[in-house]
Amino acid sequence: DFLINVLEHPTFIEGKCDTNFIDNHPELFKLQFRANEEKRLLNFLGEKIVNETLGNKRDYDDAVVPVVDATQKLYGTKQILDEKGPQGIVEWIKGQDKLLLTDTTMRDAHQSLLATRVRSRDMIKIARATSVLAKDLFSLEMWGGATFDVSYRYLRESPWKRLEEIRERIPNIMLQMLFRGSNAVGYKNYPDNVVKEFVKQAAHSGIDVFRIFDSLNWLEAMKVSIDEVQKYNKIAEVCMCYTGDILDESKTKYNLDYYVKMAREIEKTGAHILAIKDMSALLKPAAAYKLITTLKEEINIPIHLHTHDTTGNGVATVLMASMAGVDIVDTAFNGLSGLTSQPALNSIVAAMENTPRDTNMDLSELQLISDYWSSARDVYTEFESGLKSGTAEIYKYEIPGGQYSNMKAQVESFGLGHKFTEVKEKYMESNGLFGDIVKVTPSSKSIGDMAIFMVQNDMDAENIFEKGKSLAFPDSVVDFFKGMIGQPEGGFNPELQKLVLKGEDPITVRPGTLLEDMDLELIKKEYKEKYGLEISDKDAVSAALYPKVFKEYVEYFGQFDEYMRMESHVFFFGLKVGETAQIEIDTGKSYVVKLVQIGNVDDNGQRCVVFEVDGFRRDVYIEDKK
Ligand code: 3PY
Ligand code: ZN
Repeated sequence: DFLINVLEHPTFIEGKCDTNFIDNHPELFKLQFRANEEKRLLNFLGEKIVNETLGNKRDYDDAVVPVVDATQKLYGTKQILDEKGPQGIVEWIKGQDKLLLTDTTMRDAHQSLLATRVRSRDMIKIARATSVLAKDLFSLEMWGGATFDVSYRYLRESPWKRLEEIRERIPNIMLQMLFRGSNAVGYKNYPDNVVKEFVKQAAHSGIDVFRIFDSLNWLEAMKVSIDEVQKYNKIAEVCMCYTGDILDESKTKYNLDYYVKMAREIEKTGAHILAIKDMSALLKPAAAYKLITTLKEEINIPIHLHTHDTTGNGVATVLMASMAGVDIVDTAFNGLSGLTSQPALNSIVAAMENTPRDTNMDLSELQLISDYWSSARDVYTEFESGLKSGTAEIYKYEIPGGQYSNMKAQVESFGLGHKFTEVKEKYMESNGLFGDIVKVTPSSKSIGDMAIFMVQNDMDAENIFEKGKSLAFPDSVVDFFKGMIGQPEGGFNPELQKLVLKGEDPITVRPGTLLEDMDLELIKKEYKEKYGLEISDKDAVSAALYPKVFKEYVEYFGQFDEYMRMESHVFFFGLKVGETAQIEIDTGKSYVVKLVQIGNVDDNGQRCVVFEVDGFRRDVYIEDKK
């Protein structure tokens, strides 16, 4: 196409073509770019069609986006933060009688229910309506946790763009993220300079509330992040992860005293808000009442409760916490709530009506957002975990919501599907062997990997010390015992540590103090040299956090735009024969693509896929790999 464009150009035809010709006509390059872009798009679709769907797909209804007045100026928590700073928000929270709500639909809810697969497109579509109809939310958790890994690896989209686009459409509600402290948004400790640069870039791109946790409740590991968040005048919400059962007096490690002590220490760090992070839904309703009543007497900063509904008791826990005076609770729009996700937002708003803690939010308006999500969820059916009801066995196994919904698939991938119950039992046994630790990403991964390892090798708490002598333990288990995840409450089990490390010395300091800074400028230079790309400071942070995943993402798209704006049913399932879709590549840039037919496999093992693009026939040949 490029050659034809050049040959047909009037200057060229007139023979006036000198060496400046190309420089003077950059549009010809744009045309070439567009031709390549089109080819890549057809290859992307062709690949799906030939190797995944063969042009079969069911119909998906468009999720209805409520029409709102997008011109009205909205005043919400974001304005309070910008005008009065974090301390202004703290004072504002303290002045509220109502129960304040965070919505987690765009982060934890889909992380826990749909393996983090909800695409930016589906969030961006409902963002403006959310800013209007849910304007009284305290915050929207829409980033963090597994967002980075999954966005790049499976959705092939940039989490930074997601944040920026949502920020633009929701100027009035604070945006919140989950931050794994020294592990940032990854699974291991990173050098301090990477953690700091991440916080800086996230703050600049629109995150207002940083919920910081450590997977072993090790405060030392969170301090760098806490200090950094404060530098940018953002809210440092510091977590204590809840485990065990404070109602059970036979359990002495994680009892009420433990949490009170930790809350006091968190307050001393200068945290603006205390978060109780109940990732496994272990906080029973009566325990929530007891814990929050006590904490309200012991500390002065506001309290934000995060729980899940895995056990079926999530709403009850929230209501009891509310009665005990909790300031803010996490919920998810009903369409994406319940089970391993958060308790239902709309239901809680209804429950609080005409009580002293009435949220004053409009249920019929909130319903429209929930309906959108119920409908948008349809495309993601294949990522549902299959869990159909709440399960009280979680109180025994202590498995976090996100891990629980993933674990069955993980166990099946090891060919151990028939031993799922045994794996859960070993999860509990591993926890005992590790000395009863807090289990949340990444410490939960060490326990999960250990559980599978024990099932594979027929191990139990007794024979492990004999059998384990000649076996290499999973990497995540070795990392844990080396101290690379941090120091657990009560220290390591010395006997098991020796067995796992096989003579290697563990560290006893924060890993970040030993890790050398990463040179982010060098990373940028490498991308420039290797791919001819000027990557941004934000992308350099992504490359530092996920070197392999980010590299693959860049290699996938090169200089082309990603498919963030493509409808999700097209992104996941391509087109069915006869279907026409308008495919948006970038703002204001789109193709009308029709799938005309799919040929049989030819002698080269390929199929010819016939499309129509903006009315012109285009054939692409795709290898049939099946
Ligand atoms: C995460 O770290 O992704 C979590 O959701 C932990 O609960
Ligand atoms: Zn959670």
